[in-house]
Amino acid sequence: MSMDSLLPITVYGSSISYFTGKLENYFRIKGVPYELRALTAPHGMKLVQQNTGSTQMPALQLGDGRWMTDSTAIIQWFEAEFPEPEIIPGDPLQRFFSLLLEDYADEWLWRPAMHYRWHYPQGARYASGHLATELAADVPAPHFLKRWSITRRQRNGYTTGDGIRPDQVAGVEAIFHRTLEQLEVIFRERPFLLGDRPSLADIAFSGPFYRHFALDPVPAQTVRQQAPAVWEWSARLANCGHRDATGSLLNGIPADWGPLLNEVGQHYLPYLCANIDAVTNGRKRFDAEIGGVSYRGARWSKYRVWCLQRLRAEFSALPGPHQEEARNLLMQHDCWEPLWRHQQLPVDEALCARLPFFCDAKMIDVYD
Ligand SMILES: N[C@@H](CCC(=O)N[C@@H](CS)C(=O)NCC(=O)O)C(=O)O
Repeated sequence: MSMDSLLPITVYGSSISYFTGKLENYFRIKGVPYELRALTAPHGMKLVQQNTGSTQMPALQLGDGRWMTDSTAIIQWFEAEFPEPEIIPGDPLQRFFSLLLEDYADEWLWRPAMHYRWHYPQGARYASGHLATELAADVPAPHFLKRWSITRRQRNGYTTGDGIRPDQVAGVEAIFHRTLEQLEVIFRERPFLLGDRPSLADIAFSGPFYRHFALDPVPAQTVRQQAPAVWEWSARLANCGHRDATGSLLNGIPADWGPLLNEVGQHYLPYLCANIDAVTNGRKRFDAEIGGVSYRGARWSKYRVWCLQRLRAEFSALPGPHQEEARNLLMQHDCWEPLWRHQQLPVDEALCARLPFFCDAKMIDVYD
C-alpha cells in the first residue's frame, strides 16, 4: 500500500489531549502527513461517533474514507503497513517490553496526569478555558458555564470519580515523582529511552509528558526544577521529525528500565487484576489497595481487560528463546504473576474485534 493512497489524513482531537499528542508525535516521526482538526461538540463528536463507534480522541479519517480510532491500535496498523522507519523495535524482546511500557504509560500514568490537570485550580482553569474555546465554541452556553461543566465532567470521570479522593492524592502524586526519578536517570545517559533514536516507548511517554506533565502549570514546574533531563527529552522528542528516525538502539532491555518495570509489576498490573475482578463480577465501581494507596470507588474499564489480553498474546507470540528471556525479566520485576493471575479474562470479543477501525462505546465508556 502506498502512503499516497491514504492521504489526506485528518486527525480529530484536541491540542492538549494526551492521546492526540501521542499520535501526533508518532505521525510526525513516522513521516505521516496529517491535519489536526478540533473534535468539536456537538457536530464533530457526532461525526466521529457515527464513524468510529465512540467519541474518544484521537479519531482519524483516511483519504480513502475509512475511519480509525485508538492510538495503540492505529500505531500497530501503520507499523504493519509501513515498516520503515521502524518505530516499534523489530527485536522481539524490545518489541514486547516497549508494548508493555506503552500500556503502562497509556493506562496508568493517565491517572496522575488527569489528577494534576483537574484537581488543582490552576490546571483546571487553564484546561477548561482551553477546551471550552477549542472544542465547545458551538455549544450555546456562556463561557463560564462551559468551563464549569467541563471541569465537573472531568473530575467525575477521571479524578474524584475514579477513586482519587483527598486521602489518595499523595499516593497518586508519588507515582509522578517516581516516574520523574526513573526517567531522569535514563535521559542523563542517552537521548531516547532505547538509544539514539525515538521508538515506541518515547512515543508512549509523550502522552503523559508532552500533553500533561510538561504542559500543565503544576507538574510542569516540578519537571523543570527536578528533572531537567526529562524536560529536555520532552522538547527533543517534540522537535523530532522523519529525518530523526535513524540512529542505533541499544541491545536488549537496558538495566535502567528496571525501576519502570518494577512499577508495572507492583502497581499497574495489580490494578489491572483488580479491574478484571470488577468486570468479572459486574461491579462498575471497585476498591483496590495498590502500592499502599487505597483507591475507593475506582471505575471499571472493559478496555483495560482487552489491554491485558493483548499483552498476553504478544508474550505468547514471542519466539521460544525470547519467551524464556522475557519470562525471566518479567519475574525479576514482579510482572509475571499478575500478568497470568486470571485464567479467564472477561473480554467481550465482539466489542473490540474491529479495532482500529471501530471501537464499541461500551468498551470504553466511563460514564455508563
Ligand atoms: N485507548 C485510547 C484512549 C483515548 C482516550 O481516552 N482519549 C481521551 C482524551 S485524551 C478521550 O477521548 N476520552 C473520552 C472522554 O473523556 O469522553 C487511545 O489510545 O487512543
